[in-house]
Amino acid sequence: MPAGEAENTYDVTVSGDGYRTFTYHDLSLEQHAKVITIGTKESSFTLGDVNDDGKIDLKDLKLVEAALRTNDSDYDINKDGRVNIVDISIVNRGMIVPVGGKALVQNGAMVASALIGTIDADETDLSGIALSGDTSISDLFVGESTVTVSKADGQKEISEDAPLNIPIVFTEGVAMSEVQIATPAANGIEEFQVIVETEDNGRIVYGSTSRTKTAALLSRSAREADQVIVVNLGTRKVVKKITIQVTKTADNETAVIKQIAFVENTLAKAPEAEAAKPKNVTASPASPVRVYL
Ligand SMILES: [Ca+2]
Ligand SMILES: [Ca+2]
Repeated sequence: MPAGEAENTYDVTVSGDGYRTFTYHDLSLEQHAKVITIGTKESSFTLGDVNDDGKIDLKDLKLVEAALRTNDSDYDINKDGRVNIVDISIVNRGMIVPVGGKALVQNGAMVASALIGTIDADETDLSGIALSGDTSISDLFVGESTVTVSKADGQKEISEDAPLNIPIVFTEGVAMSEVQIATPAANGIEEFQVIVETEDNGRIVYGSTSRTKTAALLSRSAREADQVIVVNLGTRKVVKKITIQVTKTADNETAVIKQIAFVENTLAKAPEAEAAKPKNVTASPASPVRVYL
């Protein structure tokens, strides 16, 4: 979905064989990608609606009872190959749980336009770096064009003692728990530090170098020709400044960056820096369903 545009609200409907259809109304995608968690436990996505009329009631119970001891998959709600007491009990439970249980909606990655709007252009000192071609600092967050960053001064070489610093200052604190840097697998960033300065004047250094004191959880995931460096901040932090310090690249002169993303809440298998798209949805009777938008 085209996240980041004004008046960008959607109704999201999730339906499944045997589930009472769930709809979340007026979900806004203006500021962040969203993760919706629904499930049978929250009774937001409840099993037992075998006749698909949006209700779980005696009609469903009678249909399942009539199919007892068969293997009719329409009434085999837990899909174990048999219609039996377990399926009856699922309908019974669906009949007593309240309708309209709450879904949990969390912010995922900040959308590029909202992020660019929070960057303090006056306070972000980019005099130490040069960007390739017609690219600007905004392109680092949009992800449509690859940005090659190098030092602006006469000393071009990038090293641990003389890193390439990309500072980003925000006009107001930006909540995040993860920083993602997409960089090409070839000629990409090899070693780095990320210095996070929080609203309460904390300063924490994460990174891959031997001088990094704070342990960081780092992972690289292959996605086509890119790798995504994931810096897990440990907890959600309200950040006022972030400095990406590149200390080693393939040629030690340029750092190639496809996209930088700040993620507010990270859940298992959250989308990576790439623009968020709806992901496949799966469910089993007791598990929550997550929809990434
Ligand atoms: Ca029904
Ligand atoms: Ca069954």
